[in-house]
Amino acid sequence: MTDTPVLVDLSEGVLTLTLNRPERLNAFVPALHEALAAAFLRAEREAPIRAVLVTGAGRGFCAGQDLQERKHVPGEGPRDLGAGLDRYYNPLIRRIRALEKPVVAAVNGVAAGAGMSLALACDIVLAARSASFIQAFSRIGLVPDAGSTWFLPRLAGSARALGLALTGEALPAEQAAAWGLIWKCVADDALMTEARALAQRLAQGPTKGLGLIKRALNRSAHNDLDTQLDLERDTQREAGRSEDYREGVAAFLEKRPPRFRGI
Ligand code: T3D
Repeated sequence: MTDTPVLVDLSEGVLTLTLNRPERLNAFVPALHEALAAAFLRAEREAPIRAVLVTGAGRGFCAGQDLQERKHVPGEGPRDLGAGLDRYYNPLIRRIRALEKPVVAAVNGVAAGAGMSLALACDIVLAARSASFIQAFSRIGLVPDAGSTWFLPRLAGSARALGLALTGEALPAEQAAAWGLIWKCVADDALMTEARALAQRLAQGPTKGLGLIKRALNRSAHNDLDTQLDLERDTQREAGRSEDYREGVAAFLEKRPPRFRGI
């Protein structure tokens, strides 16, 4: 088993995080959680990081919780699974959603259980045609977690959310795209090229404005129209003060491509 549960690479403003436990389809263990938490904290703090790309090593994206770590030990009572959610999964999902920089997922293979939740928490999801999404929780008597009960009905509607969650059936990437669960399904051999190009394009964008778009769309899930209109006013005020806005308008008027600096 690898000593580096997440491979981290920073290039051209994109922090690429490759879940790296291919023998177990990149299932979550504490070391992987800790490495991901550290990487997202870095993305929050370091201005040169202007987009994040998450993918998996080997043939899977992420198979959710590592079930080898959940073997029943005779004589021990039931494990408190809520504690693990509080400690690892929930902070991860909150961090991804709160990060005011774009997060792209390149789903290279199966995304199951909390691995599917992880993908759905990202801002833009590209998946390889051979990938699939599985709400594996019900197969082992659990409830969808790491945000799946929130993301699924919002993205796919309640009928499809219930169907996926109750049956645990695999949803092929093409169907996931057709249902609006993800942004795009692409040919297997094009996935990483397309995902990197997209992440790099976002990293060269007006980072402040992109972060504010993310904030506004996240909040719209809870707001009524009046509250959202006020929020748009506030976020627009903030975007209007950015140097990138000034540059965007100047570039348009001068008929040249903008040179955004993320400030
Ligand atoms: O516990 C808590 O803290 C609460 C939080 C829970 C969050 C969750 O994510 S619960 C859901 C956990 N995940 C699952 O139940 C999925 C289990 N995996 C599968 O059902 C299948 O592996 C897949 C459908 C994802 C893929 O199937 P397939 O046939 O393509 O691959 P495979 O042969 O099953 O897996 C390949 C290897 O990865 C295999 O190891 P081996 O036999 O070659 O040594 C398999 O055991 C291992 N693996 C896959 N998923 C996991 C795993 N090992 C540990 N944990 C896994 N989740």
